[in-house]
Amino acid sequence: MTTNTHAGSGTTLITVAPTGAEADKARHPALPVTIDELVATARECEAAGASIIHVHIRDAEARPTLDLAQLKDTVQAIREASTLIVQLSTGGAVTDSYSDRLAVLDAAPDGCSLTCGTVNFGDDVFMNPWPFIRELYEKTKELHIVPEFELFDLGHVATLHRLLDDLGEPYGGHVHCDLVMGVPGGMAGDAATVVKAVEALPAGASWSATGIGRATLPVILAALSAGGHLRVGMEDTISYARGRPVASNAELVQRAAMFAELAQRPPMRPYQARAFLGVEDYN
Ligand code: KMH
Ligand code: ZN
Repeated sequence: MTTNTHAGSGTTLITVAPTGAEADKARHPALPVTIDELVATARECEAAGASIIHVHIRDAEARPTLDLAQLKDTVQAIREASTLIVQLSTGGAVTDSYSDRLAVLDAAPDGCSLTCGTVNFGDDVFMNPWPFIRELYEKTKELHIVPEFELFDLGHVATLHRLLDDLGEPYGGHVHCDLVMGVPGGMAGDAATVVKAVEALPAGASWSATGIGRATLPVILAALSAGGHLRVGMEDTISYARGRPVASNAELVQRAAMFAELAQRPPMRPYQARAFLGVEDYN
């Protein structure tokens, strides 16, 4: 593997994805959906060991939205409350338009997610056709936003290579990927698939992994053993253990940090993560 040599491999970058677009607030009251709830979550998760917050927002009825003014307010509020890297989702919900997803970047986050292909997503389809991927990537470069390449399937890795070959390196100069594993319709969330995906990544890339639902723990353990970083949060699982709902995003970050400590790769702090990923300090 060529991906474990980048600086930062002695520590673990932990991303929290606290909300997502799919979980239902009424069924999961611990899901942060208001700006105040997101700010409190950011504070708690930074204290627990996170360096990046992957943000989706919800409207007054807790439905997913990409309202630009609310995105801007959210970025500002999290920055005032924490030193976390603020990464906005450009995936949104499966119902969001490409134009609204492109406009997310106008909220001027530190970073954004950039999914490298279409994938079946449970009963839905998460659409990411090539022209949209290109346009989104070009816009990250224009606006100086550091993309994180979301890979739900092995074919997405091939598209990442194509993107980098065609348009060059990302803003920030470093390629960082997130393997999203165990989505019904995407790649499996197990150790063998982690190894296959990581072997296919571009030379010098760093990567984190997240396992959806019951893939959470196998993927954490496989990622740490293979030199990767971690993403956890209620976007990805609403069960802490079988029959035990997640009480807070912070407890998922605490558990990830504990595993990272046991692996003798303690959590990377946000200022270290900025240097690692090439994210500008907004102060
Ligand atoms: N909600 C999913 C359809 C991202 O944030 O970039 C897409 C998603 C990926 O969550
Ligand atoms: Zn997301």
